[in-house]
Amino acid sequence: MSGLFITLEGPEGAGKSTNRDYLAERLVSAGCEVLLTREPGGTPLAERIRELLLEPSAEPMAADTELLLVFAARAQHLAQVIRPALAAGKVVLCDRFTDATYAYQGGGRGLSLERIALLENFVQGSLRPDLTLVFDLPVEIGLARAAARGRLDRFEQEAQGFFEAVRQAYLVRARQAPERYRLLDAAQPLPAVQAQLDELLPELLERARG
Ligand code: Z5A
Repeated sequence: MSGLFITLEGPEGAGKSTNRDYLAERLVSAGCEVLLTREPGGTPLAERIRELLLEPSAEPMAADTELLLVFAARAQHLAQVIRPALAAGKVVLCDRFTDATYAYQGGGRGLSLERIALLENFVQGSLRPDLTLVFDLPVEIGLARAAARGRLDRFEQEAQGFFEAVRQAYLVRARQAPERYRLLDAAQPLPAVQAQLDELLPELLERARG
């Protein structure tokens, strides 16, 4: 694969989508061909699985069902969108990927990390993001931003402890592999977060052209 695979991660309300668009603009201005996508979703079929995952429902979803749906959507997304874009040499900017599975299904739901790793290898083979930007912020700030948007999805209805575990899971992963992760302080006002992205830009461009 010749493209560059960048994922954006973080707890609720971290500003991933806002900053993904900002970063895309900067990369396109610098001459990169960029594909913007997200998980769960990214293809019509995977977006239908996303609806199943996010829609609150009377029947509780078993944690294993949630895990398998996340990876089913990912398999479709990889086959239809991510692998072809990377093969075409594009920079893929993906709002959440498998780090979110380790954080939400592993940290939040308490599923075994070994089981997640098994599915990761099964669905992705050796493919991993080249770089992962973790937008970190205190849970209460992120939840306040998410609440200000209105109706809460199935995940957003979880208790604060769930999101604390999600945040910690991201931080642990970022510390374990500093060569792949870049930690951003997402609690700052948007211009200050974007200034952190501007600082990363030369490295991203070098890798995209590399
Ligand atoms: N999930 C999972 O469980 N397992 C998996 O493997 C995957 C996902 C891939 C949907 O994800 C859910 O799927 C997610 C985890 C689960 N949990 N939930 N809910 P999603 O990424 O589509 O949805 P989200 O995580 O809820 O998005 P978000 O966190 O709410 O949004 P965001 O993309 O991080 O932020 P945003 O939309 O750019 O900004 C949120 C608001 O804050 C918005 O009004 C902005 O204008 C504002 N904002 C952004 N930055 C700032 C700053 N710096 N200051 C002030 N206000 C700001």
